[in-house]
Amino acid sequence: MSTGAASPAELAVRFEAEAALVADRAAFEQLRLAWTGRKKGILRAMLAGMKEVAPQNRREYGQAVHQLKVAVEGGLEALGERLSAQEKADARQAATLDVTLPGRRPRLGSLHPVTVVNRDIEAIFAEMGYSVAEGPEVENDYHNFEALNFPRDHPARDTQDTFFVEGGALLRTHTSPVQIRTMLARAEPPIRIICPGRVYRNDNDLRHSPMFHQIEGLAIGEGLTVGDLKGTLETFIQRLFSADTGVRLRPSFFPFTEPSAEVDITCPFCAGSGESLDGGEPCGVCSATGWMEILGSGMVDPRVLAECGIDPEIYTGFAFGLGVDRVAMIRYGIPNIRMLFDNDERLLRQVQS
Ligand code: 2NL
Repeated sequence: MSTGAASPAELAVRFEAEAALVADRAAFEQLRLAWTGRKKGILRAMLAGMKEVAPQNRREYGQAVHQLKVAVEGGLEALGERLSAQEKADARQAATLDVTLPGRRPRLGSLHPVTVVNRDIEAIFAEMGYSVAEGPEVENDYHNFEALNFPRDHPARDTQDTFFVEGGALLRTHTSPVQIRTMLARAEPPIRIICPGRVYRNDNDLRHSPMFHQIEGLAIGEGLTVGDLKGTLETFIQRLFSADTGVRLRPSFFPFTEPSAEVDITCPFCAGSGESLDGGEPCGVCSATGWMEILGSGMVDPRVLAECGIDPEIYTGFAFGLGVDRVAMIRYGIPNIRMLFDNDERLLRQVQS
C-alpha cells in the first residue's frame, strides 16, 4: 500500500461513519457510488493499488481488501433495507385515515320547484279521485285546436303563437289534447283526470318562456254543474295554498268552455289586504289589488263533448287549466320565470321536499 493512503481497516471505520450519516435514498446512492462505483469507487482503487504492494505482502493486503469489500457490501445492503422499511412506513403514515375526523357529507340533490308543485297538485287531485293522463308533446291541429272548437281564424293557430313542425305537426300549446285523446279513447264517463306536462308557445319575456308547464283537469259525469267546478277548485286551492285563501270566479271566455271563468285567489303575500304585512306599503306581488289570477276554467262546451263522442244531452263536465311555473314562482317568491330553467344551484338548493 502506498504511503499516506488509508489502510483497509481504516477505510472500514470510515465507511461505518459515513453510512451512519445517510438519511435518505439520494445520500445512499452517493455513498454506494463512492464505495462500489466501477470506475472511481474506493474498493476499485484499493484493488488497483495491489500492484504497488510488495509481493510478499500482497496475500495479506488482498485478504484485508476482501474483508473491507464484504463489510462495505454488507453495510450497504443493511442500510438499503433500513431505508426501504423507512419509506414503507412513511407511505403508510401518509395514507392513514384519521377515523376521528368528522365524515365528509355529500350534498344531497333536491327536486326542482316545478316537480315539487306538480307532485303536490297531483297528490291533492288523487285524493279527489282523479288519475294522471299523459300524451305527446308533438301534436296535430285536430287534437290541439279543431276538436277544442277553435275557429279556423283563431290567432292561437297562427305561427305567431304556435311552433309548427315540418309536415304540419305542431308543439302542443296546452295539455287539452291529452283530454281530447282520453275522451276519444274512453267509452263511458265518469271521467276524472288531470294532465300535467310541457307546453310550448311562441312567447319570450320576463313572465313567459317558450316552454312552460301546465296542468289541466277534466271531470265528466251525469249532472255535473258550475257548483261542482267551484267546490272542486276551492278545495284544491285551499289545500295547495292555505285553508283561509279566498277564491273568486270572474266571467271569461275560452273556445272550449261555456260558461268560462278565470279564478283568482287572495294574494298569499298580503293575505288579500293589498298592503305589505309589516309596513303598510302597497303589496308589490299583487300590485296592491289583493288578488292574483291562478286558473282558467269552465263547463266543457257541448260541441267539444259531442266531437269526442260523449252525448251532451246526458253528460256535462267541467275543465280547468293552470300554469305550474307560475304557482312555483308565487310559492317560492321567484321573480323571473327564466330562473326556473337556469338550473342555478343557489335557487334549486332552497326548495325542500
Ligand atoms: C288557462 C285556461 C283552461 C281548459 C283549460 C279544457 C280542456 C278540454 C275541454 C275543455 Cl278537453 N276545457 N281545458 C278549460 C278552461 C281553461 O285553461 O288559462 N290555462 C292556463
